Amino acid sequence: MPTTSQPPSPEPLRASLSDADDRIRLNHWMPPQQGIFPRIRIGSRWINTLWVLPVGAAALLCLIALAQSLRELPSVAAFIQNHPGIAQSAPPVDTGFPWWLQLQHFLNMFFMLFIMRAGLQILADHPRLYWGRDCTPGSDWFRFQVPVPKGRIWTAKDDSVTLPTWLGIPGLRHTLGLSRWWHFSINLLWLINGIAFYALLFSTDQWHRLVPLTWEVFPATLSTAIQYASLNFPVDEGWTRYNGLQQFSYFVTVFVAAPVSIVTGLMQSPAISNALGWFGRLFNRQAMRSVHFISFAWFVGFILAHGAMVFVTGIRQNTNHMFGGVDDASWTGFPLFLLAMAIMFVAWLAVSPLTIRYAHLVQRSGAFMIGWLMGLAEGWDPHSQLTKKDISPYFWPNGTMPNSKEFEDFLAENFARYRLRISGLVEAPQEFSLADIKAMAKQEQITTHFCIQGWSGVAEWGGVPMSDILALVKPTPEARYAVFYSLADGADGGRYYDVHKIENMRHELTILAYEMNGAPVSVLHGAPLRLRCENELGFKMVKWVVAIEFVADFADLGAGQGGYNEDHEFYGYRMPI
Ligand SMILES: Nc1nc2c(c(=O)[nH]1)N[C@H]1C(S)=C(S)[C@@H](COP(=O)(O)O)O[C@H]1N2
Ligand SMILES: [Mo]
Repeated sequence: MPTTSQPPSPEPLRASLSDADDRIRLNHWMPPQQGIFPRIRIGSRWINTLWVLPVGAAALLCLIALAQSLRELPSVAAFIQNHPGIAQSAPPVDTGFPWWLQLQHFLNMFFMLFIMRAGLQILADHPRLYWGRDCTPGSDWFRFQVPVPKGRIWTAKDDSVTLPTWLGIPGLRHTLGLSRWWHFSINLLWLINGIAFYALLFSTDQWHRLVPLTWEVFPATLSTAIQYASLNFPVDEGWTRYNGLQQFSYFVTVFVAAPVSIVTGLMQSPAISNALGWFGRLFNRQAMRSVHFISFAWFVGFILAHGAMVFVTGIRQNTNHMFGGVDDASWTGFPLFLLAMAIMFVAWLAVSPLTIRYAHLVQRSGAFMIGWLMGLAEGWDPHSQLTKKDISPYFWPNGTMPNSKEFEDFLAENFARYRLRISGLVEAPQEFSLADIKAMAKQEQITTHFCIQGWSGVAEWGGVPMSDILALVKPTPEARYAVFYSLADGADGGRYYDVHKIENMRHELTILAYEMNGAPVSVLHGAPLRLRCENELGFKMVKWVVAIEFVADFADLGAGQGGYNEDHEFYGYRMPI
């Protein structure tokens, strides 16, 4: 029989997908929810970090008094005499502050504004930090949200909090889809600037400023710390050499905090963490999140201290150096410094309102700038599996639960009449009952779930490999994507769905799971079937799966972005990071 290339009729559930807006409309968005002032757990006590203000002020006063009385001691005076602050054997820099250094300093400051604010916004989507791999309530060491309520379903989305629009980007609750585009694309620019900075630093003599070349840096740091604390500042030779404390703090910022931020950021990704095997298991996502945050806190502290020192140690001279490139008594640098601050101020005010208004544009520009690079991580093998003892005692639920008559009826009959429909660009479209699925060879795996919001959890999943399903239905060569349709709607109406590249469906750990931790998957976690795809973030693992359609393109599905959260929350359809 001649084969006619009749296009298969599209999955009827397509009609139940919804269109989406290109901006955030407040009346459609998650209602705001205030968090609480950040708290840190010490033992079993939660301490409000606001105590930092009175305790810090008292400590500062004590430190000043201590440093001043220390300087009265002849031995300390002699020590400062011998170690005035700048390691005398350190070579001076001959080139002052060249234009490229000034430019990179400005760009770094400018980029950090976006990176840090967008990073906080991401954190506000799961406003808790942990050291362990699982996110069991009560095991957090830092939070700006109340304890997890007991006796009711409390999803990770319920847990997210609003930030002020001047602080987060864009500040509204659960907007990390947008803040992630800012965070990652500006990170790329910041990284390029940083690499160029390292290269120029070491190809000129400028690295002498930052890299201590003698052990003298330690007594010099101690000496300058005492001098600063006594409010009788050390002599300033910043044009040619930094003193011990400057060298120490700049070195840590440039050569420790920055690389640590990059590595701990990447290690939060499912594709990267799972591809790295034992390394990813040892440096688990929650520990990496915590270190990422501590590194952020260092940057905040550094910026506050550095900014204050610029003013109190001579604003005219300091801005002449870093914004004017001159070492004289003129006012060359100060107006340029003001201009830089004005640019920062305007950017600061504009970015949140513009992001809310042009959300889809932010999504598109972000995907253009960084989506392709993030997508590279999909090529790595996410093979990492854990053991039974790693299974999390608590696994956060997430998403919008099914609430249709159809689902209730299925559930009432224990899914006896449920059918999984597979259609689209396949040679053998088929329907499977749950019994059919369970009759196929079962695969079990213990893997980590990485939710985009920041939480993670380990569970043992049992189900059928998607590759076995593919072998039965035989996708045609034109089939490039698998669309998973859920029985449940998404938060803003319209059916939940998500699109996966077909390569990901062939991976041995991609399964349709009907068991979780040895029991049938609960309704909360996606009964009767939910997807596991270990190199993607959690939102792509559709729960309550009812149909899978193979397609060549997804532009005509829903709002065309490749999934419900892609359409409605401005995520990217490839999210291995
Ligand atoms: N149908 C449907 N599937 C969904 C969601 C949803 O809202 N609807 N949420 C996703 C998100 S954001 C995550 S993190 C996981 C959560 O799975 P869990 O509830 O088993 O933890 O399911 C994903 N699958
Ligand atoms: Mo998620």
